[in-house]
Amino acid sequence: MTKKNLTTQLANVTFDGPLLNASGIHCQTSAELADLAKTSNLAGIVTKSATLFPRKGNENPRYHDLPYGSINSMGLPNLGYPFYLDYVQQEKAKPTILSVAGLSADDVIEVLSDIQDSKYQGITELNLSCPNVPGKPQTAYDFVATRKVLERVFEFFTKPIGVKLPPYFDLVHFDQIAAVLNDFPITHVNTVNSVGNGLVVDVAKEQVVTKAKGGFGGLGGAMILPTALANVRALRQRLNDNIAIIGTGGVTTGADVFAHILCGADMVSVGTQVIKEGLGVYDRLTQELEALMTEKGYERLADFRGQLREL
Ligand code: OXC
Repeated sequence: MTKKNLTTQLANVTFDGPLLNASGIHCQTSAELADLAKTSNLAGIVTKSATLFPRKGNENPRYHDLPYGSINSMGLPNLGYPFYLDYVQQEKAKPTILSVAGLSADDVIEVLSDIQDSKYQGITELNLSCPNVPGKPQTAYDFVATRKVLERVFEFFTKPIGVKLPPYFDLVHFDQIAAVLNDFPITHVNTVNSVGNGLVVDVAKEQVVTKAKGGFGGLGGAMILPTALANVRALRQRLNDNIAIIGTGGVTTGADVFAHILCGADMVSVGTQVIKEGLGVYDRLTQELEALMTEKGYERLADFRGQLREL
């Protein structure tokens, strides 16, 4: 099989291929990040969403594997943004995406101000969609709050920055979030974060499977693929052409990567399946994607990106 041209451009950065880790997946500690730097066919490294201060996250159990995916209620455990800002400035093996999250708009502004003042020239991603911080809403479900925070960000932030979105389920909501995002010079959207506030029931024990928030948590993995594809597609149809899309959610095969790109994704990130299978997943997905492209006669991702046909 001939090697394909899988090169992908996002903002000012060229990636060797389309695959990324989903934020939160094997990217919290120095050791984990070093593993990602060595992982073949992982084109770039996304950090754990970093907050103003280090966080321990929610109580265990906070991740539960399911035959059809996963549920998590991690609660943004991370080492605090200075650690990740330092890391991305030192990482030379691959491009990085520095994911940041705030417990308030003021937190976000403080963290982004330091990134703006730093030497980091790579991509930043503002996570507006973590479902697992007790008592905190998912900002991007509030279109007014999202606009307000972006207005504050773009008063001073001039580096490449995108946003991580929660899944939307109503076509009107796609219109509304796109109308907000199209008013700002964001580089990309990353869609979707986990499907928030699912509830998994262990019938034998008659109880929930994760501790925080009474068991409500974010769903990921195979079960959310159609939701993720719908979000990639619906946003591609509505966002300005210069806003790229990272498709996240439900990828277990090369065909799923292909489907994300067919719906309009520029890059594709993998979460739950990395936990199930290990970092070798990126080799398998790439081989499967290339085999499918060969079968279909495609040489590069641009040959089919966004080309999904309607009936
Ligand atoms: N989405 C996030 O944004 N963060 C993590 N989990 C998730 O599903 C977390 O830390 O809870």
